[in-house]
Formats: sequence, C-alpha cells, structure tokens
Amino acid sequence: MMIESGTRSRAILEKAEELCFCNHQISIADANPVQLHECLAEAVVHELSGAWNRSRRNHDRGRHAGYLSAEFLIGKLVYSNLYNLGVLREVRALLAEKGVDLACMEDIEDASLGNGGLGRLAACFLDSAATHGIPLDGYGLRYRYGLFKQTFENGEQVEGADDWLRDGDPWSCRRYGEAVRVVMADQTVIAVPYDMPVIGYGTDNVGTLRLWQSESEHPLDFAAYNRQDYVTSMRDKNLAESITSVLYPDDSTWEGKRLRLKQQYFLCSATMQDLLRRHRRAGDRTVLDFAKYHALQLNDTHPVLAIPELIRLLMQEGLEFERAFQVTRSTFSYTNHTVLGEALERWDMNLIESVCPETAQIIRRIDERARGRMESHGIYGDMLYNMQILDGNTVHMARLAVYTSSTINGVAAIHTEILKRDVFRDWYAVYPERFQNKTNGITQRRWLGLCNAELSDLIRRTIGTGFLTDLSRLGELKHAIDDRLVQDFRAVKRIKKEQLAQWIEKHEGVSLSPDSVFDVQIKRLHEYKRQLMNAFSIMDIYLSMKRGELRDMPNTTFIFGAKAASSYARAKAIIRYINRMAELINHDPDIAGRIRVVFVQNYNCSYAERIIPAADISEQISPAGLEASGTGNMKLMLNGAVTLGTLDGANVEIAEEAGAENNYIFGMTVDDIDRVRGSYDPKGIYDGNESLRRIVDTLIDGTVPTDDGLRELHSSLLYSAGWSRADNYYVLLDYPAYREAKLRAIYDWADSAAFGRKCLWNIASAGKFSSDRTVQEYARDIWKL
Ligand code: NBG
Repeated sequence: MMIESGTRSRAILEKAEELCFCNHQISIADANPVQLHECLAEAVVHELSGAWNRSRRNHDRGRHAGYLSAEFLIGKLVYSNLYNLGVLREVRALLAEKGVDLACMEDIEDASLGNGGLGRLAACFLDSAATHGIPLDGYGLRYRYGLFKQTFENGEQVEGADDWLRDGDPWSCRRYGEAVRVVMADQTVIAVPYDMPVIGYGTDNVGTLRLWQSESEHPLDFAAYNRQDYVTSMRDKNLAESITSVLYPDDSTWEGKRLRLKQQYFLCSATMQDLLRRHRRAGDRTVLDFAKYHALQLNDTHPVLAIPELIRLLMQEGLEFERAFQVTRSTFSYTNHTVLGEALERWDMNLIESVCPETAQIIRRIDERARGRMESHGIYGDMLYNMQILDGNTVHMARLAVYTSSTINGVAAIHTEILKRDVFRDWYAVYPERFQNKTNGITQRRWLGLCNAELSDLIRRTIGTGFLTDLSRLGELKHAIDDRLVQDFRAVKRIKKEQLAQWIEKHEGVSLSPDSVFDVQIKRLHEYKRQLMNAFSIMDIYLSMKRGELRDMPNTTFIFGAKAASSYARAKAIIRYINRMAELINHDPDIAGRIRVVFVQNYNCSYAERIIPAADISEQISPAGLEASGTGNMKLMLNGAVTLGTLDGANVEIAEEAGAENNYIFGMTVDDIDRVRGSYDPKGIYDGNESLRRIVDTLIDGTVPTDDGLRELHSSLLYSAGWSRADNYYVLLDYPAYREAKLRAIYDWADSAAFGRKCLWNIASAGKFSSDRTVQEYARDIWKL
C-alpha cells in the first residue's frame, strides 16, 4: 500500500529537520547543501525502512535475479528518489516555505561508478525492476573514486580524482555484519557490503544495490607502528583498499592488469559467497537447488569469473565438478555489449593463477569439458580453434561466458544478428537456442519525468500519466498531434534551451542562443563514435560560411560532451581539435555567432539530464555494425530530438518505430561496409575530393594550432600502420552523405511547424525504448521469474 504523498512528504521533512538538529545542531534553514543532502537522504531511507526490509525478505524467499556489473552509473540520487517516491514537488514546496531551495544540492557530486551506457543501463534496469515489482538486485563495487573528473586546460583534457565520497554517502548502509573474506594467492581481504535502496516509482518495492568495498583484516600493524615504521604499519590496509580505489585502473602493465583482475575476482567471489550464504539461510534448500532460486545476469565479461568461482564454491560444498557445472550453467546468463575486438576481454592464465589459483584450475576443467563436447559434436580444425576457451595460455572470457551460460543476448536487433553471424558464429551453429535479443531501454522516470518536467506535464495534459509506468502509452500522442501541440512543444523546448544556455554560460563561460538549433553529440569519446566526423562537418560549415556560402542556414549550436580514457591518445587529440576549432569559430567576428561550438567539461549523468531535453538534433553516427545499441539515442528521441544517424545499433529500431522520414538516416549499411572492407582506399578518396581534403587537412595546416597528436590523427585516416588500418571507421567514406543529411536537418528546422511534428512523432514512437519493457523481457525469457 502506498502512503498518501502529502503525509509522506511531511514525514520525510520532519525527519530531516530532526536529523539536522541531532547531527548538526542546526535548523534545516541553516543547513548547507551537504548537510541538507545528508539529512534528506537519511530521512528517506528511514521512511522506507519497513518497505525495504519486506522487499529484501521477499527476494530471499522466492526466485530472484541478480545483476552483476563492474559499473553502476547511478548519478545523483536525491532528486530521482524523491521523484520516484512521488514527493519531489511537495518536498520542494515545503522546503521553500522554510526558505530552503531544493536546487542547492545540484552541486553535490554524482556517483559516477561507471563509464557510459553499460553502467547507466544497469542503473536503469534496477529502477525499472523496482518499479514493476521484479525481484532484481544489483551487485557491484564501491569504488573510492569513480570515473575521473574532466576539465580542459588549453583545450586539453586534464583528469582529476573523482572524490564522490567527500560529501558523504547518505544513501548507503554499511553492513559490516554481512562482510565476507576474499582469499587470493598473495592477499586476503574483507569485502564489506554497502547497500543502497533502489526505490521504485509509485510502489513500495525497494530493490537493493549491493556494492562491495575492499578492506584489510589487519588495518594497523601495531608492532610496526610502535617502531615508528608508519608506512609498514599501514601497508596491509593500503593494499587491501587499493582493490576498490578506482574504476578501470590503468592496465598497461602486469601489475595494472593484476589489479583489474583482482577487482573482478573480488566482486565475483564476494557476491557468490554472499548468495550461497543467503541461499543456505533461507532454510530447507540444498546447493543443488541454487539455480532454482537464483538467476544471475553477467553484464558483459567483467564479472565472468563468477562462473568458475561458483563452481569452486559448490565443489567445496561437496558437489562433483559435473553437477556443479550444471547448476552453474543453469544459473548464469550473459549479455554482450560490444563487438569491438579490443574490448573483448582476454586474460593470461598465469595472471589468473597468480590471483586465484583454485578458480584458475576450474577454468582449465571447464575448458577440458568444452573440448570433449566439441569433439563429440564433430568439431575440429578452425572451428575448434575459434571456440577455444583456453587458447594457449590465453583465456577468452566471452567464450567462457557463452559456453557456461544458459542464454546469451545482444542489446539491439542488429547487434544480436552480428553476434550470431560473426562474433559468435561458431557458437551459434552449435547452440542456436541459447541466443536471444534484448533491445536496450531507458527509464522514462529519470529521462523524461525528472529531467524534463515541462515536457512530461505537456504529455500528461494530453494523454494522462500512464506513460510514466507504461511507455507504450505514448503512442496515444499520435492522434493528438496538431498545430497547438506543436506550438506547446516548441515552447517547452525553448524553455529547456534557455535553462541549458544559462547553465553552460555559468559553467563553461560560453554564451549560447536559445534561438539556435541545438545539435548534440554526447557519449564516450571513441574513434568509432566518430566525433571527428562531426567536427569535420562543423569545420566544413565554418569554412563555407567564410566563403560566403550557406547564407540562409539557421543559427546552430554544436554541443559535445565526452570523456576520453586517460591512456587513449587519439581520443584526446580529437578533444583538442574540437576545442581549438571552437576557439576559432566562437571568436571569429565574421561568423558573429551564426554557429557556435561548445565542448562541455565533465560530461556525466547530471549534465546529460540538462542537455538532452534541450536538443533538436541527436548525433548517432557510428559506422554501421559497431555501436551495439546506444541508449543516449533513446533518451534524445524521448525528449523530442530527431536522430541524425546511421543504420547502427538501436538507431535501426528508432527509424523503424518513428519512420525514416521523421529522422535523418544516412551512410553505409552493414552490408555495404562488408562489401568495401577489403578494398577500402581512404587515401584515394582524399586525393580525389578536393573539398574533403581541405577539411581533413585542417588537422595539420595551421587552421587550428596543430601538434604531433593531430598529425598522427591525420595520418591515421590515410595510411595503415601495422595492425591499424587507414581510416578504420570509414569517416571519409561516410562523410559526403553525412554532410548532406546534417545540413538537411539543420535547414529543415527552420520550418518550425513541420520540424515540430517530426519531433513529436518521435516522442510518440518512443514507447518501445523503455527499460521497463527490456527488464520485463529479461524477467520473462531469461530469468524465468
Ligand atoms: C556499450 C555499447 C553501447 C550500449 C551499451 C549498453 C560497452 C562495452 N558497451 O552501444 O557501446 O548501448 O553498452 O548496452 O560499454
């Protein structure tokens, strides 16, 4: 039973006031943002204690699902939790009466315990499962520092520590009583769980996100301390804590790789021990029943060691290897999130043995079993070679996952087809029944209701509130689209642009016109995502304007947000190029603001929540076949941006749902690329196309200040070097079609009635892309809940 929201908001506020007084001896009106955040969060957790306790017991009692992931990109929780509880507006009003502005917490750090879509997807799934009463809990790591904090100095990315715990972590409950020991070859640590409540929308179901923190068994060596050897006295503590200190530590050295592997093993061992313990505690069950009660989803390969680890633990409980294997295979399912070869994890067996030798032995046994089965299936030669889990001394984690899971899924229809046809072709031939597609989704609570209250209100006034828990209801908008609705939509868009412009002015020092087209590319920085192609098109538009062309092009603002992995030199060079180009364009008096470029710093969840509602054009421009799904594309669509995209990932389904005529689809298809791959000659294209050459050369000709990195980028487009092929991501091939489609989108925007209709049609067609739908499919087809 939901408590009436008025009662609940007052209860939360009273509790927060009491906490302010007890913890800080101040009234809530005098609390600073950190204190307010702490007290409000604790008040919410207090309010939900009973419901959380009941939900946890229910999850333990029946069949339940666990989502194992190295990343949970949960972002800021305070607003979304109040939103899901249905008290955001009331709490804001009650606080305002006391002279407190709820917005003051906007500078509280995001919990950036993730890198991009993979981590955000995990967070969306938890939200959707809690909302729909699906018993799903998350298991991850409590990194002391999340993904780095990004600033720009002279256009260059500078990384700083993301000290997200500085202001406390009032959403987590430390449960030391449920800690487990993780034993590794050279180190034993304690895994301490921190539980966060996952609050569903309009329900009292509360899921749990359990994040493990690594601590020492002997945090202080007293003898050393008394000898004044302070470094030695803390050695064990520091070594233990280093396991969960940062997300994706540099792994270019052996020690770096070892640390990453320790992180993975730590997550897997702690989680499997915990689940087995809870399984036993639940009474009349044996370990043979484990798979009856637990469905575990592997979010990519980072948690794949959970497979041999569970087998090891089951064998400790007395099961034979074969029995343990069967139970384990029935328990796990694996989601693949990328086809990029370099992202498919492979570990050296010696490395695994140096961290967890017993688990390594289990991997050898799994490999032997697999070989035996292959032979009995009549698999030899190349096919056997391509399927080896243990290839020489290399363990292929994805193959291990595929062999030892009951289902394997891709994250968009086209991606799943590529897995079947290409990445896991041989596996698909042997086990076709295991392969499934589960197209990604996003939670409309955070990505519409919360981040775009204005649009959400407009939709509510038009078709009611049902869409907040059943996004397919958006389809009803189709019948309601008329001039009036288009006008109202444009008014909302204008407000969101103003809000974003103010924020960007304040945080980036760049002023933008809310009357311009907002063209947006926000995602991790990677060559395959082709931010460089976008940049080239802007440079092209700029140079055309300088020549007096494109006179009637609507004023346009190009917005980028992205972090580049700290060791990824080319990605960082692309950032420098874009920032230098922005410098040039934004200060050119000839251009007089007709186009503007801004690359926002420290793009994260909260920034996304500001940019997405303001976007007109959504750039989704990877070469076909490489973006597994994309989820930013869905968020932008839901907020009424048109997609400027290739037929890649979920763009394919977006175009199917909303109609190609309401979007700007361009470029090579997967089949086209397959055909040209062998004979692709970017240097030939460059030599034969003078205007394109002029653009590409701005990397090196002094149009913007150049450097070795930009020169390397330039030659990477034209010349192969070792394993790296020239223009590996077909920028030059797709460029002409991209330029044409982009200009068409920008020009079309000027016809506000027609463009507004396209935007609304996209919103009305976004129903499929809710994570509610995705999680319900997982629950039905994979977890069998
Ligand atoms: C990412 C893909 C995206 C996809 C998300 C979520 C990884 C390894 N993969 O296309 O690049 O949307 O996963 O599935 O981060």
